[in-house]
Amino acid sequence: MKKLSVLFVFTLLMGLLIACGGSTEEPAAPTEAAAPAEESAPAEESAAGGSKTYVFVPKGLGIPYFDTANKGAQEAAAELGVEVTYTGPATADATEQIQVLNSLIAQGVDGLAISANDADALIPTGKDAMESGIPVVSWDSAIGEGGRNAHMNQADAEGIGKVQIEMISDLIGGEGQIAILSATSTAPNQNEWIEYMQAELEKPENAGLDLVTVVYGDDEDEKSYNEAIGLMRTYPDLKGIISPTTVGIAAAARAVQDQERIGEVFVTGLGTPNQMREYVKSGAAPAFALWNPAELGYLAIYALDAIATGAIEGNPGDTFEAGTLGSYTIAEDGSVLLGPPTVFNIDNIDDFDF
Ligand code: RAM
Repeated sequence: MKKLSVLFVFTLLMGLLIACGGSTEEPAAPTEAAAPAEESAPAEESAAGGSKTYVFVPKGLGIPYFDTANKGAQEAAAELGVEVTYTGPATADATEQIQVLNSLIAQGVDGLAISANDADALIPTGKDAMESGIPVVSWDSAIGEGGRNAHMNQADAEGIGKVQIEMISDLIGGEGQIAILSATSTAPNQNEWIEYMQAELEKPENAGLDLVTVVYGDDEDEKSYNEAIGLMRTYPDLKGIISPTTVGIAAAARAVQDQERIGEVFVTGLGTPNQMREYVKSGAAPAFALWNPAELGYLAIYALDAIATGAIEGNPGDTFEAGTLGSYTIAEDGSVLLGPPTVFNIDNIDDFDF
């Protein structure tokens, strides 16, 4: 009896959440964000062969990079005949992301594809999901081992670190002070790339580059902009800013432009062509790199579906088909590599639209 009434209250609560409705476009508060159930098929229906509902979760809503990744995820959904809901925390915050995920697990969705705000903090959440029969893949920013079935890696982390040091070295003529403007201090992907950048700086060919500091803009435009201005004030001789985040690099380039330091301070890192076009042309950020986020989202949904439908178990060595991208094999460390990054500059920037 008691069990029944608990169930009733839970159902009522979920009903209320659903009625509130979660916009998939506006940054949502945690409770709102946890309401993609309006599009979710109940778990039993899926088990009986009905259409599956997966949830594609970015680090934070309202970031163009993730919106583009979602476009790829939706394309995969259309091809596979499944439903993919896009929801996540309003800001790139691990605690908020965990709240959103807990609600999705309680709703019994059919699979989660997550870009993690913290590798370790999300492990117990990922475990809970998997123990409830919900497969988990991380993409873009990995959940630590044990908290996901597999991770979709956008490009080799060492290569991402290396290309950013190469670009800044080329831009400032191999000599001078540089700083890194990152996303959040807990971001698994940025932290790994920064480690590789630091290793790269130890090499004799980079002896002229002096990394003065690493600061964090939390993948928020205004905070990143202010941090970039702070860097230029604190280090008047600063020659370069590397920002391995699409939010930070655009904000830093704008700051250099606004401070009229074009030609004195060069920005590079990881950005999206549509956000960076203006700064490539102005000279504030003449070169930057990235992979195609839409392809990453597309790959994540194909991998999740392969696991959710039992086509593969998600173990190292398993091979699955990812639509137009072809077939992929899960590596020994549980990751799947999308491919090499592209460097964008004045010669090719107008060939891309994302
Ligand atoms: C931001 C996010 C994302 C990262 C890109 C490069 O959009 O931090 O996780 O992969 O930058």
